Amino acid sequence: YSQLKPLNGNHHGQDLESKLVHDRGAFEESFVRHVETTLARNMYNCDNLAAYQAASSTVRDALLVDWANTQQKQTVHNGKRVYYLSLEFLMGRAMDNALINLKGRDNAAAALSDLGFNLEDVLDQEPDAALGNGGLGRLAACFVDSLSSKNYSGWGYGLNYQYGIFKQKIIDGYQVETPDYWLKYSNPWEIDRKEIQIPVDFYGHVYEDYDPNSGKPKKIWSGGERVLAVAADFPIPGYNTDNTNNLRLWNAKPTHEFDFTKFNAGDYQQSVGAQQRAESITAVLYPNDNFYSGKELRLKQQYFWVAASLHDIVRRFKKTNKSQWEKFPEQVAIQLNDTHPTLAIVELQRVLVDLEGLEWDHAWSIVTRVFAYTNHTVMTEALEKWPVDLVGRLLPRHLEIIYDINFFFLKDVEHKFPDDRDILGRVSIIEEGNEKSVRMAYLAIIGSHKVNGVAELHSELIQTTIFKDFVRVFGKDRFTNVTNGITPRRWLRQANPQLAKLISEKLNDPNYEYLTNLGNLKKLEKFIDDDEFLTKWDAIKFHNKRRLTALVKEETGIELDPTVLFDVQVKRIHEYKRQQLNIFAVIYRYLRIKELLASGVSIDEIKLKHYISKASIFGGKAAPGYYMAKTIIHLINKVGDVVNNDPEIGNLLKVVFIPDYNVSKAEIITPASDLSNHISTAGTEASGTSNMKFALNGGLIIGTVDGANVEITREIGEDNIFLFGNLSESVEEIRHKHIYEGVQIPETLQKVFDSIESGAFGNPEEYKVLLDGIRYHGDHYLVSDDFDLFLDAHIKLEKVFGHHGGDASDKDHLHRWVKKSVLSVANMGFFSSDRCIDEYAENIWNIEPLNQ
Ligand code: OAK
Repeated sequence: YSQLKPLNGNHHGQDLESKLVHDRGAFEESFVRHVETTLARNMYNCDNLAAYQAASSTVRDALLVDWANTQQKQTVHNGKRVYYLSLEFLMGRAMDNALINLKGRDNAAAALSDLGFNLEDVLDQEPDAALGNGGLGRLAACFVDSLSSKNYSGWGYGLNYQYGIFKQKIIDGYQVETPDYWLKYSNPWEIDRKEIQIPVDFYGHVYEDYDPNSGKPKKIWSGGERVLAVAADFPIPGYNTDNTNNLRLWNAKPTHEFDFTKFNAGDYQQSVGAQQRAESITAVLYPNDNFYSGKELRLKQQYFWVAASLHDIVRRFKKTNKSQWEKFPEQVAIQLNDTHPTLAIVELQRVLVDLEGLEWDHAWSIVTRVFAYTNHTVMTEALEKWPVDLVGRLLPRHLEIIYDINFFFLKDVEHKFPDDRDILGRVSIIEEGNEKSVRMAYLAIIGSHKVNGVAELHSELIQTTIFKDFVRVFGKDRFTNVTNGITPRRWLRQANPQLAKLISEKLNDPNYEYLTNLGNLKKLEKFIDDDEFLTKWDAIKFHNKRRLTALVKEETGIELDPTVLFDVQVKRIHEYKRQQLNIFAVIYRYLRIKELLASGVSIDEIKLKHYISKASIFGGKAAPGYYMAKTIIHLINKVGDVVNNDPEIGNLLKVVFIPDYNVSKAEIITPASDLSNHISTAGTEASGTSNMKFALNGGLIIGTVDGANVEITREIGEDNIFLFGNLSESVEEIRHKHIYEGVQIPETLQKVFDSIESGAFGNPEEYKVLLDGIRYHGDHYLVSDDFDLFLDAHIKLEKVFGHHGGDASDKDHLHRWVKKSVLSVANMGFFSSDRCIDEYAENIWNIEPLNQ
């Protein structure tokens, strides 16, 4: 490696990269070559799908040059790298993003047009890479984009699921799941590294032996089943930089070894079958969000991924550093995206002690300097607790090590708190009880040097509730906050090209430098009294609403009027996110409108004096086994059927459920919202990130004082957001009251319940669980307490929106609503994921960007 020199100037590769991306003729030539040689077709037999494959292969060729140079540069530099371990990367489509980051979009559009194609149609052919559930997976995708864009050496490690999150169909108002076989056609963004194969063992037993070198006893784990981890690499281009990091996702494959005893026993069939089962490890993503389901295959996925990734990291370290283990924490930082990769802590300890022969304490001091853990939820049902029996069977040596870690930890705790016997049981990694289990979050805290939450309120909450004993044990310094962020490349430039362009003009920034300096948005405030600017701003929103209107028509057949208020709630369906609160309020509105009509008030008068016209737009998936969430989806769809087909209502109210919400649909929906809902029960949503996406696209927020809403309010000003609801500090007391004094259903909500029970939205039996949960089972999510407050917030915000007719001369709307929209965007700079990555780099990873 000392012979490797950094590459300077325009060597052949860089030339090629630059040409493919910036030279129209070169793009076209490469496109045709890929049609003919990669796809084995000719230009007369090239449809949009083939055009996508040829175009993406061309872009990929360009990316690979940067990618190889980046890897070489990072190797020569030999600095510290960060590894982001995430079981989910919700990437969405790659091609548009690559073109934007490489600054080659206009050239590609022109070249494709020469060849008779339309870039938008071609981009539309790409299937989403949907290897994630929701917030946690999308955050990982934003983070790898920022790592590259800010010139860090940072790799992502995950699993290459054959099936991502399921596709959601809505049939008779019910969610139906169908498989997402996203690799139907070959994936041009995936570079198979068939030569990188790492054996991973499961099951088996542990025995003691003597180390001939040291003469000391030593533990040997003899695995009972072996699977190969085979690497697939995905280049991650940075914006406005050559830095192109790697996302390595593992495939599970059978080993080539064959069980000849079984074969000889005539059990050929079974022997081959067992081999084939290896691939099931990476077959499918578990479709739960914020929920722990405890399946053996899931634990297998976790260890498979963690073992392969660590092996790879250690191999890379040893190549340059041999066995100078003291250097390991200076070379390697590993971030655990929630507790899913916590076994990595145990695995590294095993590698250092069992395989490398380090003393326990020495190894442990290395381990804890390497790892840091991010918590993404306080919901108890999401906290992983693997049964001790299962861990012991699947990973016998790891269970021993977990017990040893716990033993030494509890010894320290006992020493620190000699008079507090109870604390030992509370902080023990092992939960005693009917079924003993391993508390993964505790293991993650004990094995890390930093633990962070994802928004200020959330980071405060974890320190005062679920992890409070650990603050006593380790001190406050182990805990910190890194408020989430989003990448403005995808969530502004890509999703909202017109707004991104207007901003670049106003900031006098033709090269869109503000996309990596998002604080520059602040300069938009200068134009707050410029009516011409406000009018343009509003016209862009209107354009985006028309784009969404077309999507809604295509997906549901429902025709929306783009001049009405678009009131959006798109996210995973969960009781704590309270889509039920939203749909109940929609029902209430409908009932009131019907009453007014029945009492002789005309539609026009209602619009003028009572309710503005609006479309309530929902989207999101329910975990397949989550009955309550599926019931909520069904109710939304049934309400839509009734309201949308009521001839009296017209455009005054529409209710839409967009099926199969995913990243590429979010790119259409987000820029088109006037108002979006972030209305979780206070204290339950760790951060939320779609709130940031909407605000960055000029949509206003109706929200509770929860997650990152708090900091968004601080940044954009409380006049520019509609907050409501009980605060997190009251929630426990209210829940307690519900249980001991019963739940008070306000009159307004009672009216809604009565109509549901009268059968207005289909068989009331279907909604019994939903209503009873609120009335009789403690209303855990405070729907009854926040309902009237939600209605009030609506009255207030609708006055501000006014009776806007999409008419540019509507000055009231412009001066009230659109100004708030501009002020929101101008103050969203803080929520760039670039800022998050800088904070992690400085406060947790101790790494610096590599100058280009
Ligand atoms: C998923 C599985 C287990 C635990 C948490 C999650 C998850 O997606 N949490 C979400 O993470 C996002 C990113 O930090 C946050 O913005 C969401 O509030 C949180 O629910």
